[in-house]
Amino acid sequence: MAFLLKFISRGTRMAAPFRRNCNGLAGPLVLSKEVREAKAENKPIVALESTIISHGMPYPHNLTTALEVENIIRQRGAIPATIAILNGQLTVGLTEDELRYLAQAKGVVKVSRRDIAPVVAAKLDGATTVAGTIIAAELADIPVFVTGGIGGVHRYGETTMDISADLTELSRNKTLVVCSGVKSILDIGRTLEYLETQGVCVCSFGESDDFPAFYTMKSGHRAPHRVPDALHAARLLHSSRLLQLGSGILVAVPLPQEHAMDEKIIEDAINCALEASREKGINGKEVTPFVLSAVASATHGVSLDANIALVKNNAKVGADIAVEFKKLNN
Ligand code: PSU
Ligand code: MN
Repeated sequence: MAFLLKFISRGTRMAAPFRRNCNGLAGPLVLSKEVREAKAENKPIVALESTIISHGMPYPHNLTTALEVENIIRQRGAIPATIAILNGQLTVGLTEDELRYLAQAKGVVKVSRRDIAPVVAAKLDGATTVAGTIIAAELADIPVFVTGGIGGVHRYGETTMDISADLTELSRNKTLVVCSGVKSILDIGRTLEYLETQGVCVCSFGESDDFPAFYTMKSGHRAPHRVPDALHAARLLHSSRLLQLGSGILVAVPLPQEHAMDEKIIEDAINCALEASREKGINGKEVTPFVLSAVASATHGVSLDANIALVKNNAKVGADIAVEFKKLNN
């Protein structure tokens, strides 16, 4: 596979608005200098999404979190690769300037699978969702990807058909995604059913068999599998690749207990946010960002603190898995 891909090397660090686009060059991706060096030195790499930066958290929390998450990954012995489309160029590994730009830029498109080619063709800026990031991680041969929460089957999805493309992408690529489960803005039971149908291996991480619900440690739904630690997660990834299953793994890490939210408070905030989104006629790709920001204001920022804490914790877990996986493959 790797020989089919020609990566475009990017030597200098330019701010995104001034970057020249790469018309006429062969590869689908640009790798940052840090990621290129990590590949050359056979270091573990962890992919990170960018919709969480542009649409998932307000400025400046989005920027400080993105920078801290990257540093946590470096401290654990892996190299971070935040993925986005900058001026039409699918980019793996953002410089600090590029992260600063993305955190404040207006008009950044939220990019899932269906949006990648139009955004590249029109030379726009795009922030990749879990689905979009999985596609780039696969192209760049990065096996582990860390995020906060994935998309899923929305409540009443059985009639609205609003099911995130994250779920189908997890099934058609072999990336291991570390998250804190699925927010209860979604229908968690149906999300797990859908993942089962799509053949995605879902595991809880740590002591509990319960699938976490993002802001709370338990959803009341059992995860079909469990991995106790990073080494076991890495072994699972290794086996899945050996078997050439071609489908993904979802490792669901409960948020640290001290940041877990009161179930009633979060459920009330979510119900208000969902009602507001229905009243305003929000639909399609706008639903998730709208509900996330309405929940953050209804909880006076407590949900944002929980969100930041869980992403950082997931970064530790993901980096440890990437390090263990690299050892198994050396
Ligand atoms: N859930 C969160 N925070 C996020 C998202 C989901 O708690 O930022 C983002 C992710 O990028 C995810 C996307 O891939 O929303 C899912 O959007 P949709 O439901 O439109 O597929
Ligand atoms: Mn949707």
